[in-house]
Amino acid sequence: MQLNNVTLGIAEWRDLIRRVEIGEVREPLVNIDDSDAAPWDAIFVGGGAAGRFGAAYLKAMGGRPLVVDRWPFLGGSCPHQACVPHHLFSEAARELDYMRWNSGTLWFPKFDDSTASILDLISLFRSGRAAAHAFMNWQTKEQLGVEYVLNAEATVIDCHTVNVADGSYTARNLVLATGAQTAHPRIPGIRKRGVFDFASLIEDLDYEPTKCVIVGGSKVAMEYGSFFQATGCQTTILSRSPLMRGTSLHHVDEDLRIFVVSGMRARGLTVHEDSATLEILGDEHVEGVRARLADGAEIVLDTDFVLLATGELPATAELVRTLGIELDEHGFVEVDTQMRTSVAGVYAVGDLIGSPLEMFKARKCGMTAARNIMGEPYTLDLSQYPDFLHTTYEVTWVGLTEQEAREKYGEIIVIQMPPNGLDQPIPLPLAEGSMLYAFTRPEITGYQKAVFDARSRRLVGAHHVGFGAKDAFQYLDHLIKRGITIDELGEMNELFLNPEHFIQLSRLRAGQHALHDL
Ligand code: FAD
Ligand code: KPC
Repeated sequence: MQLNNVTLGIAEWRDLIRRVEIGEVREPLVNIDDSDAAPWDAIFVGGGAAGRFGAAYLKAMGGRPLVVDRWPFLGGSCPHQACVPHHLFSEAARELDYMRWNSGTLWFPKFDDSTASILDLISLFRSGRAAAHAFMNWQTKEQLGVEYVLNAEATVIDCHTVNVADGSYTARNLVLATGAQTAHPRIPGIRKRGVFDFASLIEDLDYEPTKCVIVGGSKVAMEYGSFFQATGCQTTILSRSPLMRGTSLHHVDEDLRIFVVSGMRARGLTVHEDSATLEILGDEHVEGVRARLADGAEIVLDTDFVLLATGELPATAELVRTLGIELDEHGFVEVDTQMRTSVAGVYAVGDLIGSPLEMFKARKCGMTAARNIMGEPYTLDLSQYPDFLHTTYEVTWVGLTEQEAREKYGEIIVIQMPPNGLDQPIPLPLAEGSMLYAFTRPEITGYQKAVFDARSRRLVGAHHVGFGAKDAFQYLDHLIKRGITIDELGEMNELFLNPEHFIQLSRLRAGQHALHDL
């Protein structure tokens, strides 16, 4: 279906995507300007965050990109199965947490978690996600002027050539942007009905789970586990390592970790760290999970619902076979800081190249590939970036942990809320986003810590559990890189009562010649 000469509005895109999804339209959706004889500068294989942003950047620089995606929409897994549903579920978890802790007080009715349904939220997401899909297609075509072929599998033939449906396209460069999927561990029984990963959960769940076991300790485990538990679905996490201390997350401060994980337990989640999942039990449908705990004891957990949250891996076999590209030791495509693979003219971006599997990285490495292809040498620096996850809180961190800072700088100072040494919990931090907790349950209002190098007075790390501080951390990351000091922080203008109290707390200490903790 050639769409280049027509302008589809959002409603029309939604309808077309729906028709593809119900099998009414099977052909590729082609947005290519046939009258343009210019060669393709790059074919982006995959139009998720990495491919779409790379193509948009390359187009903005005056180049000609082509994006190919097997789905009938651009944007990839984020709006379809990953970030967007995750944020919907995490917002629901937060709302439910409010309802539970405040049950029967103020204007809150007695909380009845039988009205909270995992299936309802998934259905809500499923019925609404096409709006974001439609917008991605519309924006990419009408505003960004990027050409694409959707609803078409791409087959890489060589380092210049990609076959798409019954056509073949040749470009100066290829940018591989095919993403990653849940790595399914080898556990007996894993194929039983009732075992899901983040993608099949969205596509296939058709019953209301009554109990849940999550295999793995990734962000997805913590985020989805917190949501399931908040709906009243008793949830157990089986993690091989302590939560937030595995290899995929770095710079997690131990105090923050303890606040987060004990907060999950306080909400009824069972977390078995250092455990092993041995077998998924049941006939056709999952009925239980057998596991070995840290102390060696074996247990059987009754459940009708298992979520695999064991991290992700890319599908690379075809790429290795046709192109001979090299992989790293984890199985991701190896690239240099310019996103160049081991094969000349072939770049790789996004989840395909490994950690961190985050949107900022996907989009920025798309941009990096585009700039290098267009002759503007650019390297991507991933040595420091802000990070976050949700439980029923928003948890954010950037820079060094207290321990890392101590090891690196020797003398450090820490300012934190609540401070050490209080003889009882008081509502600190008294912060925007957690005022109701502060006055009803002060011990769960939140936690925050900033770490400074005592000698240079520079901020070297910031850590936050609460609500609403995520935005600030994007800018704190930049300010830390620019070397912001406690004195400069103290001169900033807080919008009191703000979520993070780093500005006001810095001002309380900045007058000291020799800094002290607070
Ligand atoms: P994808 O978005 O997966 O895109 C790959 C594209 O390639 C897909 O559209 C696919 O259809 C296409 N494709 C694959 N093979 C072919 C082929 N042969 N031919 C044609 N097309 C093909 N990150 C955040 O920053 N914030 C979050 O809140 C967040 N939440 C998340 C929640 C979950 C549950 C998960 C799993 C991840 C989350 N992430 C989050 C990570 C984020 O979703 C990814 O890092 C990001 O989507 C990766 O983008 P990508 O373009 O590399 O891959
Ligand atoms: C609507 C939205 O921003 C969520 S989906 C983002 C996909 S993309 O812009 O391609 O990174």
